[in-house]
Amino acid sequence: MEESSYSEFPKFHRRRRQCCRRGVQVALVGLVIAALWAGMLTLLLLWHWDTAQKLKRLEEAAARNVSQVSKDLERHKGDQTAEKSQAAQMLQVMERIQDEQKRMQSQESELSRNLDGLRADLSNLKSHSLNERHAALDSLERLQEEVGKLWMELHESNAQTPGVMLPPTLPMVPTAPATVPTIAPTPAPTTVPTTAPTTAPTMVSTTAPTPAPTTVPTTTAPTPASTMVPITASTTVAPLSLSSAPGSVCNTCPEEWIYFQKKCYYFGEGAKKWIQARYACSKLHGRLVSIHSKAEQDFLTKRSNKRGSWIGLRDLDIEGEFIWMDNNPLDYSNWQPGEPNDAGQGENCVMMLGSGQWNDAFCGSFLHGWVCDRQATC
Ligand code: MMA
Ligand code: CA
Ligand code: CA
Repeated sequence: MEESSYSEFPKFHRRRRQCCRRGVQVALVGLVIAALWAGMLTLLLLWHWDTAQKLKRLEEAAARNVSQVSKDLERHKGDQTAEKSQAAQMLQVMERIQDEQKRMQSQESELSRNLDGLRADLSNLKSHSLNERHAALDSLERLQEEVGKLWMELHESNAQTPGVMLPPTLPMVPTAPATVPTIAPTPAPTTVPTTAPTTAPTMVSTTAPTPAPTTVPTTTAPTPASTMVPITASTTVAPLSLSSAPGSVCNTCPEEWIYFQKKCYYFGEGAKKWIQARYACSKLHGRLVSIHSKAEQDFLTKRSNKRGSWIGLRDLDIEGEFIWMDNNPLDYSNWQPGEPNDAGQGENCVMMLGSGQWNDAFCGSFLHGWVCDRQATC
């Protein structure tokens, strides 16, 4: 027994040692597993914590973004409302502008209507004043003609009544304005010279004195120029006999006058209206030329101004009734074809063209040439 017990002891120890070893092993394994689990758990925890941190940061960022976005949204909304109010304001302004435009358009149409009316009034006024001006010019010319006639008559009667002195100048009605059309191409004076010569020639008649006519002669024979001789020195009339044709009887002309068939002719130069030319001739003791034959016309054509000259023919009293300055009948005519035509504003004074042919022209035109005549003296 004992022996068996002793023999049993190592077995038991062995068994116990084996059992212990296994227990240690299991415990170790358990420890290892536990450590592994613990490590895994730690890792899991760490991962979780990291994720949680990340999530937190994300949340914060998201919250920040959300607040930013909401702020932006609010700003945007504010902008939108501002824009809306601006748009409303602009709409109002546009409406006001449109209203203004409509008002202006209506005003414009009213203005243009008024302007049309004014234009029509102006053109009426213009044509009216033009008509009046022409009428006034016509009557002025007639008046001047009448005054000229009266003056000439007075002068002639004065010549027959010694002792009565008359002003040597023809009283002139104020001339037409400078805007009257001119035929002469160069500018011409608009007023008639009214200054008297320093020594006024007094005329005496060489024939028996006759009573002065009381009416303006229109058809009666004129007082011949040959019956009048200046007795005082004149600044405008030269001494006679310088242009005489030798051997003939009544062939004496003043200086600068040209003799032809019993008459003397003066070819005046310088821009003048018809009435001024008429007055210039009368100052030279002549008259604007009267033409009674082809021979006389040919003589004048050769010597007269090529730009045209006033002659002593006019229809100032009755339209179409032409009268010579010497009051003799129209026994010869040399009208340019188509003339007289009383063209434009009316033409009542006759000019000789460069060709010598006649044209009735506006009496207020300025011509550079004018021809006077007077009887040659014996
Ligand atoms: C001018 C003028 C008139 C003349 C015509 C001829 C336009 O008027 O000189 O007197 O009759 O010309 O065409
Ligand atoms: Ca006429
Ligand atoms: Ca004419």
